[in-house]
Formats: sequence, structure tokens, C-alpha cells
Amino acid sequence: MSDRGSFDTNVVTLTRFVLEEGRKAKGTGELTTLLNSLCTAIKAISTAVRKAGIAHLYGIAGSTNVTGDQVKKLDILSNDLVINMIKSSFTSCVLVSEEDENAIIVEPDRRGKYIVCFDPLDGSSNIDCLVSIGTIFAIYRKTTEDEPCENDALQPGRKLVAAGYALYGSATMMVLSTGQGVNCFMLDPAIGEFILVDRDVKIKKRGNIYSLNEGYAAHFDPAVTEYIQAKKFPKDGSAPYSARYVGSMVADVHRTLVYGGIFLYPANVKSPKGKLRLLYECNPMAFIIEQAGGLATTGSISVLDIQPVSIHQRAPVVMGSPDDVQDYIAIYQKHANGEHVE
Ligand code: AMP
Ligand code: P6P
Repeated sequence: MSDRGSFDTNVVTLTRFVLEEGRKAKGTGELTTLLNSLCTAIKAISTAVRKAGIAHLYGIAGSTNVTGDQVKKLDILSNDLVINMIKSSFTSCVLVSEEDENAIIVEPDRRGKYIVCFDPLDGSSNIDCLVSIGTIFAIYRKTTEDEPCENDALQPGRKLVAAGYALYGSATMMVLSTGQGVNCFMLDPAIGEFILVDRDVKIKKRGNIYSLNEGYAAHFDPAVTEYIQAKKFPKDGSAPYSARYVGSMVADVHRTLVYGGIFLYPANVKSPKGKLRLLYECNPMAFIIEQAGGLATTGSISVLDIQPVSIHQRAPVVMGSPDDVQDYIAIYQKHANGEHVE
């Protein structure tokens, strides 16, 4: 064994990976800086999420921490971390956060050409039961020369420059695409770096897991009901699909990416546009899934082709393995065309 023992002295970190990709792109370096700033915010969020869990468990947190400081709610803390790291990177001019009603316009002396839409802590209602949660981000380029404003963020997902998410699960993983495939990085707490663990990830053509909240079955559109019925009682003699639903989009979509299958948050009579937000949930996750060879649809069009009209608008979304999503689209179109439904 080398005198270095088992230590990998040439490990590919996220920082190194993004720098290498940046050099290939021969750009100004702004996107590289932005991605590395987001990475720092995510590392800090990961630490806070894990500490909050322990604090909650042992009652350390309460309303103040051990030094008497006011303990911020995790999602507020996460939001502040992402905003501050992006602003201090001098790469962006407009920020859209799930936590802020209005778009954040970066002050003139700290602006760059990017627009970042993000959910700083998606699924945060699950933190108290220690279920996985995540951070989701979507990066666009400003397309006009005029004063930055909220409308700069109203771009279809097809225009995404980069998108990704962090999953705070049994480990912390960051999944990133800049349009040349999907790469996965695991946080090594020992060195505080994200390490490349899965390069150019591709989703299975077909899976055997479906994922949606069946508590809304009474409100499902007929197409959703027919599709789920076909998964439970296949008519072709194949085995039924398994049902898995965490209730945290990052966890459910990441499982779909890794194991294959289909994730659905469709519209229903109670939520005619679905629940998930287009700019910072549906689009970035759809971008990742499509970059991995999957599909993401509303049933009638690709999620990435939706032209947003407001920054917090919702969209119905069905995404995952291409064959599974195509099966759903076929049923959806049949109902949409009013064809006979057996
Ligand atoms: P920049 O001027 O450095 O922000 O980069 C201009 C364009 O080059 C970006 O919008 C990307 O399309 C591409 N690019 C720059 N840096 C990277 C990177 N680290 N990884 C992938 N693409 C990049
Ligand atoms: P439901 C979490 O609150 C979230 O925004 C997503 O992460 C998740 O996919 C969805 O809502 C769960 O919603 O209606 O099934 O509880």
C-alpha cells in the first residue's frame, strides 16, 4: 500500500469539477463562482439541519440556543444562507425564493448576469420527524439589458443554464446538471467537501415504483385514477408496481432518478394547478430528470415548455422513467380527447 494509506489524494470535489467544466466553457467564471457559492450555502444548511434534529431531540433548541441567541426557524435560516451566499458572489441580479413573496432585486454594486430561483428547504414540515428534506435551485441567464425585475425570472425551464438539488437524507447529496448530463456528489463531512460519486447518471427506461399522495384519490382526475389502477392491477400479467411516497419532493424525485419509476403530483379538483411550484420545484427537477434521459410532463405538454406568468405559480407534474411517463401521457391524452374509456 502506498505511504498515503487509503487516502485518495486526487479526489474529484464539486469545486474541482465545476472549475474544470468552467474552463472548458471559456466563460467569465461567473457561473463557476455562483455554483460554488450555492455549494457553501448547502453545506451550512446541511450542518444546521442535522444540528436542529439533535437540538430538537434533546430540547437544546427551545426558543433560544445555548448562548441565548434567538434560534431561527430552519427554513428562514436556510433562506438567509442562500440569499447571502448568492448576493456575495456578485453573479446574480434577481432571486426568487419560495420564502419571499416578491422577487429579490440584488443591489447594483453586487449584480451579475444570473437569475436564481430556489426553494431553500423543501419539505421542511418533515424535519421534526427526521424525514429527508432538500434544497432546490434553478439558474437562468438575464436575457434583457434593462433594469433587473421580477419578470426576468419568468422564463420557461427550457432556458435553464443549470439546476440541481441537495438531499439531506442519511447522507447529504448534491445532484447537479449544467446541461451536459447529471452528476451526483456526496458530502464527506470529514473534509467538508462534496465528492463526485456518480458521473453522468441515467434513469432507467422503465421502473416498478409509483409515487403520489393517494390520500387525494377522491379528487383525482379520471386519467390519474385509471393510470394508478393499471399499476396496481396490471392487465398484461406483469407484477404490480410498488408504492413509495415520502412527501418530500427532493426525496421522492431522487429515489425515482436512482431506482426508476414515476413521481406524480397532478392537478386535481381541489388543486386545479397541482401544488408544486413551477419556477423552483417543477422546472429544476424536470431539468434534472430530462438530462438523465427521463420525461417530465403536465400530461399535455413538457413541464419545461410552460411559459411562466407569475413567480409562485403552480404546475401539475408527472416525471420519471420515459416508458412510465409515456404510459401516463397515453391515458391522459385518451381522456383529454374524450375517447371511450373502458
Ligand atoms: P460564465 O460567463 O462563466 O458565467 O459562463 C458562460 C456560460 O458558459 C454559462 O452560462 C454556461 O452555459 C457555461 N459555463 C460556464 N461555467 C460553467 C461551468 N462551471 N459548468 C458548466 N457550464 C459552464
Ligand atoms: P402533499 C412539501 O411540503 C412539498 O412542497 C413537496 O416537497 C412534496 O412533494 C409535497 O409538498 C407533498 O405534498 O400534499 O402530498 O403533502
